[in-house]
Amino acid sequence: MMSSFIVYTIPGSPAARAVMAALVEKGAAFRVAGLTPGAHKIEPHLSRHPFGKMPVLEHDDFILYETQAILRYLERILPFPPLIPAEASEAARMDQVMGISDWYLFQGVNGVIGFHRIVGPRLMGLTPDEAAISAAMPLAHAVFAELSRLLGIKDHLVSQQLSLADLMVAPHMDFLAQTPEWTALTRDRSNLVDWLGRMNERKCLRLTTWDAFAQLAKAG
Ligand SMILES: N[C@@H](CCC(=O)N[C@@H](CS)C(=O)NCC(=O)O)C(=O)O
Repeated sequence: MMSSFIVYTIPGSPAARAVMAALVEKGAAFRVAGLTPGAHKIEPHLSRHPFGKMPVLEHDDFILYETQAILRYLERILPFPPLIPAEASEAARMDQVMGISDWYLFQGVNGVIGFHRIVGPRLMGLTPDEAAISAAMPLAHAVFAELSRLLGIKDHLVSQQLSLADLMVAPHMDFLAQTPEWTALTRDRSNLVDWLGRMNERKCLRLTTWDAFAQLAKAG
């Protein structure tokens, strides 16, 4: 039987983009159920996600939220091509980078800078809070320094191969690349710029940009 995957999200969510990118990498067909801003805080979405967030994956009658859980679920049911390294220390490094993405890159960096520069103005008509952006810069520099160090001269964040860590981090970085802060954050960290360029060439990111996705969501 053909599996059916539905991704519930508002267009523009980096976490949802990571899930959609994984589905594209796995060659799986999926449908996007686009939520309007605010719909994620009320029913029926709260029954899918009691914390009122996105994304949520629906696979036949199985409903799952939390991006890392979704990505690992997809890996288990769609093992090819593999997106978790077989080698233990590389798999652990991938888990570490996914943790960095959730705890530092998203919360405190893109959740502040990306929100005030892009999401707030585009979805809610807000003006960027410059003080909040400035306050986020020390953590942003720490995150960029560490990701740049971990990437080193490799093609991808964990090894030469694409992993779930690249798919989680790239959508956040692609947001930040559209802000004026990007230049300072990537100064002397050109390996991150090159890596994002390689990631953005992949079909999984080309098909899931905010605009491309807004079309998918309309169709879905
Ligand atoms: N830990 C959650 C975080 C989900 C999350 O915060 N998603 C953002 C979008 S990327 C969201 O729902 N923002 C809307 C809100 O917090 O109201 C996950 O990994 O799925």
